[in-house]
Amino acid sequence: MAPGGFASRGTHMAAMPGHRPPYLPPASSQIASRPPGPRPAPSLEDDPLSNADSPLFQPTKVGAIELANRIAMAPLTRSRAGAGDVPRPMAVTYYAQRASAGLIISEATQVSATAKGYAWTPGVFTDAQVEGWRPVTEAVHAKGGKIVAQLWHVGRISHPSLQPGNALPVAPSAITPKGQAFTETGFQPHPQPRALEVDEIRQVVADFAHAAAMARKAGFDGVEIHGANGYLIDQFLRDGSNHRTDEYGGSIQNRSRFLLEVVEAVTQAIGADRTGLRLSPVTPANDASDSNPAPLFRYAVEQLNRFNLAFLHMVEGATGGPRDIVPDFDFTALRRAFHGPYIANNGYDFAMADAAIREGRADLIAFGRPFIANPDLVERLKTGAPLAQPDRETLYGGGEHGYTDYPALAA
Ligand code: 8OZ
Repeated sequence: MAPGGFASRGTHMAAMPGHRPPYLPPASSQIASRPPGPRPAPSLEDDPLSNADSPLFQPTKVGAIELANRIAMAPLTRSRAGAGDVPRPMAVTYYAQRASAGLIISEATQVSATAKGYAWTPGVFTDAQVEGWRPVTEAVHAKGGKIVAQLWHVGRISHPSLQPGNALPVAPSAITPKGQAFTETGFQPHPQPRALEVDEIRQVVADFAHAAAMARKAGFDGVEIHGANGYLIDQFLRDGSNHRTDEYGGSIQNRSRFLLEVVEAVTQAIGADRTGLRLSPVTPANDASDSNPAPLFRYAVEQLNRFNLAFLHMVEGATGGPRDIVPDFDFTALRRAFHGPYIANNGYDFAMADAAIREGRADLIAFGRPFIANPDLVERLKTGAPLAQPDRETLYGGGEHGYTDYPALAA
C-alpha cells in the first residue's frame, strides 16, 4: 500500500480528501421513522401514523418525467468504470437494485475527457460509453424506475494523470485548490490549473450539450447538470475560485454566465422538461468559497426560472456534513424563488423528509448515503425498517463487493 493509506484498484479507498467533512455519518447514525415504543395496529388504511401514508410515497412528475414516488437517489461516485470510462456490467445490477427510487440520479459522469478528476469515473460522451450505459437505463426502466445522468466537469479538481496528454486541469482562474486528487496511483496534490480562454469556454458549453444528447441516446430520461460541490460550474459561480476580469468574472451576473450558458445549451439539446440542475450554495467541498452566497444564488435561481427546468436539486449545507454550516443561509427563500420542482438533499431522515414534503418545503427528497447499503431504501422507509450502514472501505474503487452485494430485506 502506498503512503497515506491509499489502496489501488482491486482494493479500496476509504474517504476522498477533497471533501471535508467526509461523506459518511458515524456508524451510530440512524434514520428514525417514529418515536420508540409500541407500534400502532399495522393497518395501512386507517393508521394515520403509518410511514406508508406519507406523501413521500405519492407519485409525482418532474418536467416530462413521471415518478412513482418523491424519493430520489442522489448522485454517488463509486469509481468502478472500466477502460474508456465505460460503465461495467456490474453497474447494471447496482442501479437496477435501486430502481424503486422515484428518480435515480446517476453518479457524476464526465462530459468530455478533460472533465475527469477522479480515477475510474464514467463518461457519457463516446459511443462506447453510451453502449455501456444503455443496459443500465433499460434495467432501471424494466423495473419501473426513472434515471437521469448527472453531467459533470470537474474543472480544477483534477490532476494531469487524469487528463488527455497529461495536460493541466482547466478552471475559471489559475488558482490552486486545497486538497488532493484521487488518481489511479494514489492521492496527489491538485496542481495549479490553467485558466480557460473564452473560446474554450464555448467548447465546454458545447460538451455539456453533446453529453446531454448522448445521455438521451443511452436511454436516460434526462440529465442533471452538476453545478455543485466545487466543480467547474461552481468554480465559475463563486468568487473564491473565479478572479476573471472578462464577461465570465467579477459581478454576480458575470459569474453566473457560464452556468446559464450551460443550462441554455443543454435545454436546447434535450428539452428543459428533461433537464435538472444541482447546486450547493454554501458547501466548502473541494475548497469552494464565496464572500456573499445569498445574492449570488438568489440571482442564479431567478435567472433559471426562464428555462422551466424539470427540477432544481439543492445540497442544503455542507455536502455530506452539517446542514447549518452557514446558519443564516435561507434555503426556503431559494425554494420559494424557484418556480419548479425542488429536490432537497443533505442528511434527511424519514421524519425530516416527510415534514419537508408536507409543509411544502420540498417536492422530492434525495437520499445519498442511505442508498449505498439499502438498495430497498424506499421499502425500508415505508415500513420503518432499520437501515444498514455502508462499509467505508468499499465506497470508491473495486468490484461488486460493497457495491451490488448489499441485500434487500427478505420479503
Ligand atoms: C465523492 C467522491 C468523489 C466525487 C461530488 C462527484 O462531490 C462528487 C464526488 C463525491 O459531487
